[in-house]
Amino acid sequence: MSKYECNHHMTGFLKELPKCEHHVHLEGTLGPDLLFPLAARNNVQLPSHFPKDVESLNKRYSEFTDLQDFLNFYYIGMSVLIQEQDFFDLAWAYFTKAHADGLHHAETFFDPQGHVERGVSIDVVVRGFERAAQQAEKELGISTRLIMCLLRHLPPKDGLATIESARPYYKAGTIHGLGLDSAEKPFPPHLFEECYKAVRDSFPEVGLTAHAGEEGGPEFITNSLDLLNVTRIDHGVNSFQDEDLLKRLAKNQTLLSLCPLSNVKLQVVKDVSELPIQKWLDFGVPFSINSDDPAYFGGYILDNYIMVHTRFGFDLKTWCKIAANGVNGSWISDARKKELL
Ligand code: ES4
Ligand code: ZN
Repeated sequence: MSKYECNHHMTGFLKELPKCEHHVHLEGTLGPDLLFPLAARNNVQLPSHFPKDVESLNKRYSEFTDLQDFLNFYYIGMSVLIQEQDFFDLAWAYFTKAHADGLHHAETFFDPQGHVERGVSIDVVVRGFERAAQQAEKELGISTRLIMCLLRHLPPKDGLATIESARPYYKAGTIHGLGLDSAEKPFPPHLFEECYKAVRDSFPEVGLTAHAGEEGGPEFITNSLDLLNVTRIDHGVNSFQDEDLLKRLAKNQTLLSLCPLSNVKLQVVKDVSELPIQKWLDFGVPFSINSDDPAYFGGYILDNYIMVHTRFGFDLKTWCKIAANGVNGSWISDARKKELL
């Protein structure tokens, strides 16, 4: 069989694998094709330096130099989201796309502070996303979890206020997790100890995760585990630099939510082949493969799986093990896990 046929065959196999996504920012599914119409619909004035059309914006998206360069565009992008319907439309478009990729379970991040600071209430945001998630469960058979992230470039006090405003949604089970994102290096995990403690104390069943080791060193991961009590690490790329940490992640079966295409676009690595995926497999560190901000990084979940296969060429058994690790690391009932495995 030629290499092309082999890859073609693998695409079908990877699509059929029971995939779970643990790392996708709903605001990161907002592409130029939706951004400009929403800006017009909501009368949002984009900054004068912002690219003026889909083509030039896509071109700029292909030139990100690092995380902060991307984030500057990401926060302008989300400024076009105003009405509950905008949040619904955005999330629904993501769920339908992910369903076409063969996704069965989606744990989705959102950044309420990026909306509240513009005068859009958390209720508008959560209602729109929740409605789309319910429709995805009903019409697409995708199980869903909504994870609220705190922006680490904002004061931890602001994070505490955000947690307060989200209390009804944690209580009702509408929001299932707490995460931490945005610029990593200048804002280490210890700043958010109190925020994580507040959620842990009131809602012990809520899942805790944090972005760590994307640009920060392995100590950002260790400190997220020690100080924030997270049970999952988003990215975690730089864990490879600390063998004791790798052993700890393996022992506790702490899931890393990898985002291969994101890591290339934000120049964390030059190529997906540089990711220490074999090392994680050798140490028994579980990981899932995810899209992060698919509209900005040029690929959804299946594109990420295909890129990993193109670079690593894993056998079917290894792929099944990777998928099973994703199911087992999901914040779902044992009954749902059984359905997926
Ligand atoms: C993000 Cl790739 C990444 N890293 C940190 N924060 C983020 N927010 C959205 N995408
Ligand atoms: Zn992310």
